[in-house]
Amino acid sequence: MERTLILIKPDGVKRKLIGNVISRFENKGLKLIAMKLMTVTEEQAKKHYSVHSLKPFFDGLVSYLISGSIVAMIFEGDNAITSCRNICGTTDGSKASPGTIRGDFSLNIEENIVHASDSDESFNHEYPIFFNNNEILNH
Ligand code: FUP
Repeated sequence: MERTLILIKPDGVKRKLIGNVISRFENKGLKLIAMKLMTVTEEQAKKHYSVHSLKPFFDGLVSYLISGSIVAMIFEGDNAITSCRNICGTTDGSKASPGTIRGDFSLNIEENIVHASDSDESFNHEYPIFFNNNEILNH
């Protein structure tokens, strides 16, 4: 059983897409085991995107993540990482397939509604930024 971190980023919350986004993961059969509506500090955002720290888009990415509320979630299921990334669609919304979250709701790469861990290693780096272990339910 695999786990993945999903974030509904500030554009998704502002556009009132929370329910729509969560439904897609639930409909697929993934189990929600942690969830939080929150704001992210600059320190948390920098840690979350640390792999991109040398990229030219890093500062914009951090500003974007702290520009409004987000929803942080952990989903569990078979191949949860691949399944969730398929549900999100490719990074650039203008190229993502219709039927995916980004394909349906995003027209660019900067504001692309969701984040989904891309590996176990990423998940293990990312989830403690948003959750304590006692906030992850075994239900
Ligand atoms: P993804 O795993 O699909 O979220 O994409 P990446 O980890 O490659 O990128 C993380 C975030 O950086 C994306 F959500 C959008 C942003 N990004 C840019 O703003 N410009 C780029 O050229 C590449 C990524």
